[in-house]
Amino acid sequence: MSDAPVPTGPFSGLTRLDHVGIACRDLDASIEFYRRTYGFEVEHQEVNEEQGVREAMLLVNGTDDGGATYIQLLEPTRDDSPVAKFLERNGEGVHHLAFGTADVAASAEGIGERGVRVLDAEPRVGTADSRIVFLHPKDCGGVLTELVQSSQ
Ligand code: CMX
Ligand code: CO
Repeated sequence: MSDAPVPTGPFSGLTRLDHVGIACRDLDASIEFYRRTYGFEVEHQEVNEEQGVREAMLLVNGTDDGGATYIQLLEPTRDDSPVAKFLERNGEGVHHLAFGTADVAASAEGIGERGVRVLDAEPRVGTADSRIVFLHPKDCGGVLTELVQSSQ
């Protein structure tokens, strides 16, 4: 018998807050704000053309399941992207929440069966080759919600 702990968690398979996504107009200025104000450092930066964002992941803390919690800063790369539309309507601010799961397809399927619209029929590529799926904000109490399975 192994002494390894048996994994537990809710039926959805969501076990942690992976990140909070923040829409911003100037990524470098926002990175500087988080560094100067809180001391958070950029762990990863990339452009994701499919999502229409230039983004940075700022590490807040590691977690005991090997995941981590981040602030994701999002600057739009084109005017018709979700983040550009959001900025036009609301200005800068919180854009979405992302929950971590070990199996994004299974989590999305289970949540979809509960009447929440899953926006991606197949998981898409997210930050650092993670696999991501979005849930419709109108079915989640006004909160755009992302499910993320890290690539590690
Ligand atoms: N949070 C809460 N509500 C939101 C929202 C958000 N981020 N974005 C849009 N909405 C609301 C709007 O306010 C609007 O509400 P009303 O009808 O009451 O006015 C409604 O949803 C429709 O909004 P819209 O601007 O017309 O936008 P679309 O329907 O074209 O798109 C959505 C909305 C959620 C389907 C789209 O933004 C989407 O597919 N998002 C997922 C992808 C994404 O956001 N990628 C960027 C992040 C990438 C990453 O995290 O890696
Ligand atoms: Co995100």
